[in-house]
Amino acid sequence: MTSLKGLFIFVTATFLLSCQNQEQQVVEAAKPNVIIFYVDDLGYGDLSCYGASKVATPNVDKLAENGLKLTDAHSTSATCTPSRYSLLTGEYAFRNNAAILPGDAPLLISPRKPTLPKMLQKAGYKTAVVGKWHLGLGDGNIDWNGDVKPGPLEIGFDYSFLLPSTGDRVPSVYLENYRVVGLAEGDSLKVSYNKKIGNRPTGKENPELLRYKADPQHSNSIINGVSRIGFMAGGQSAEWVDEDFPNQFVSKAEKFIDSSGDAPFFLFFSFHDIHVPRLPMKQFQGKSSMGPRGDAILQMDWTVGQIMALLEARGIDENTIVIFTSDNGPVINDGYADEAVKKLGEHDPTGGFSGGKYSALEAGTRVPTILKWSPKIKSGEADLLFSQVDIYASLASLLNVNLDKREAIDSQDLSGVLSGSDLKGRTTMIEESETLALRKGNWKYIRAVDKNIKYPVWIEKTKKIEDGLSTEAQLFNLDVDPTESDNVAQEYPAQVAEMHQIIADIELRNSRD
Ligand code: NG6
Ligand code: CA
Repeated sequence: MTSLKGLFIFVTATFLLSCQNQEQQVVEAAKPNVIIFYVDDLGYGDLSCYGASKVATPNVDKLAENGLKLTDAHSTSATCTPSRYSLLTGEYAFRNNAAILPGDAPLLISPRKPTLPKMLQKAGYKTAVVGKWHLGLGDGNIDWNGDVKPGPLEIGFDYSFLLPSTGDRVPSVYLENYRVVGLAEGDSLKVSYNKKIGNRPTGKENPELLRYKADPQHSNSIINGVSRIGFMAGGQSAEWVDEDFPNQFVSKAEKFIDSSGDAPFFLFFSFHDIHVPRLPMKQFQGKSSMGPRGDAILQMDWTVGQIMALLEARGIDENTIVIFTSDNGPVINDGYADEAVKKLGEHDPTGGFSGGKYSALEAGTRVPTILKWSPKIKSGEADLLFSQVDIYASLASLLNVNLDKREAIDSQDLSGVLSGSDLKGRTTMIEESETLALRKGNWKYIRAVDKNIKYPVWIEKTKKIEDGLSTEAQLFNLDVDPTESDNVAQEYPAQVAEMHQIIADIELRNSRD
């Protein structure tokens, strides 16, 4: 009896093991490449496939035609650094007080923290980030003339080619892995965010040298005819030319894709477009009706086309998951007099939602989002609720990687959406700005801000960020009020209390379950 039972267990176990192995082999053989196209400051209404009629984006539209276009997908935050933090860690950024960083800030993500690229490395992927970083570098005292680390390589990327911070912040040089590209011996590069260093002209002192007038915050060191935030001394040999960004990024991405050999790859393609300063290359200058902001949209679209053509030429476009999205909502004037406001015309970058970059209202985080994994994902459109923080757990689930209890704690497994097999989204989701807001279905609650909160001077001056902020609780029913114009908090106190409590519970959560 015992031996029969033993035989049964043995046979069953062997059978199960062989099934598991087969399944694993299938997954192994078919491991898809992953590309995240992360556009900067692209609004919900900035693409022709999302309704724009004053600008045409045929390459992105083609992704949408062959993929799933999400109409209620969000960056976690209305600004860049926090959204990137969430994308790469699977955590809401408020857990680390993530906010827009200066260009000399230390690395925001601890090398000890689990990350999306580390998870993919574990699954056998080669990983790279190309483009804007803005998550800090080094450990507090960077020597730009030596090895700049820790950085992307310490948090899971095998290769990096970066704009270290943003296009409008110094240092205005590329960083490839640990090194500033092209920095000549003896051309010592230093960066300061509190006082002028070196003898490079500034926008404040030499406005006659500028191609664009800039606000006071953007009136420090002049590089390539444009004044930036922060001061840079030396480093002339390594200065970037903004108009070269797209070609630089595409060629580095190509090199990386080809170097990944037989391994699946993960490419975090992080655009500078359409952030300020908007300085597209010659072939796009004046090509839209909207000045440099519209031209930058055309350039972004072209760049997507270049990368997709690379994949097609290598026959790998079909087994590549392409995620196209933006780090926050749109902004028209973000510091430079580049005609974006004057030439906007009838174009509506928010696609009809209220607010924009920096704002607690929907246009702050509701961004164009397209998922393409041909032939798995059926083409179409879905209004399910999706957050970029979910990409981590969804990819892990697709690749059979088990996540630790403390890993990517805010990331929900929406692998059904990524693979097109189950189009079910979230039930609740945080939207971060200067306050926290919560979506629960089509209810939107914006937590009141503290009366005594002291905003940075530039915010008070421009008032941009105050869109959507109030010292009173706000509740909107997006079903009937998609523009968040009618605060119904007084009429639904129980709904307000419940959503307030959900945010409080999320704030306290410290594990995946
Ligand atoms: C703000 C800058 C803005 C932009 C933003 C970061 C001022 C007045 N404004 O502080 O121009 O650089 O930071 O944008 O300095 S983000 O997309 O990277 O979050
Ligand atoms: Ca941004």
